[in-house]
Amino acid sequence: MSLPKVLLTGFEPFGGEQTNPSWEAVELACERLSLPTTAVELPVSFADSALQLREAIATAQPDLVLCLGQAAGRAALTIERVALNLIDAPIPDNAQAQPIDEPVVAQGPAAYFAALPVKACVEASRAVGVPAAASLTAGTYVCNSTFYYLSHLIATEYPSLKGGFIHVPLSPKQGIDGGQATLDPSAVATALVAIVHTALRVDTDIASTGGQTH
Ligand code: PCA
Repeated sequence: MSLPKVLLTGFEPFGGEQTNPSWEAVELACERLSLPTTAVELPVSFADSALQLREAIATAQPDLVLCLGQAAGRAALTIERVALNLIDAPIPDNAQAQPIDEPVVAQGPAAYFAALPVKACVEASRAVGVPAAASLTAGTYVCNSTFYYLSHLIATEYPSLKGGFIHVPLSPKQGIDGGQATLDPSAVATALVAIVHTALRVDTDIASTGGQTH
């Protein structure tokens, strides 16, 4: 039996940062995974991230796609449960586009759930010592739009593909002033390797608590 194929994506820097820990973690995880893995750095552009993701999936023909993005202020790896069909950009993207209240996909459903065993992935990260939680919002910026676009591709063109989105904290070098929580991209990569294996293996998610009262 051939090995499952994995596509990992991270983003280029944005918002005045010099680096993006999502891409740093993806590069490290790619070196460590013993599965055929493709790593792609996506542009922080509403238009181009979708196009490049579509192209990467068509080329790699993966069994699993995990897209990662930076989420300043978050203290743990957060595995996103819900992709919204809504763009409401608080800042322009790297191509200077700032859409307000537009759909990611015209006529698409309002939302998709991640095609991933989210709670099993949370547990897989915690089991290797990396803090993780399930998240109910990926925001309304480029990460959410990429996650929605991925989910739409899965729903409409790649029904057997597993895929989802993971937000990661700033790296220690970005948060050197101590004002925001940070996590080393190497630790993110450790979690990512465990999550890849779990996501490929688990079809029915575990029933651990992971919801929120508000
Ligand atoms: N984070 C942004 C876009 C790119 C990234 O790494 C977001 O959360 O939307």
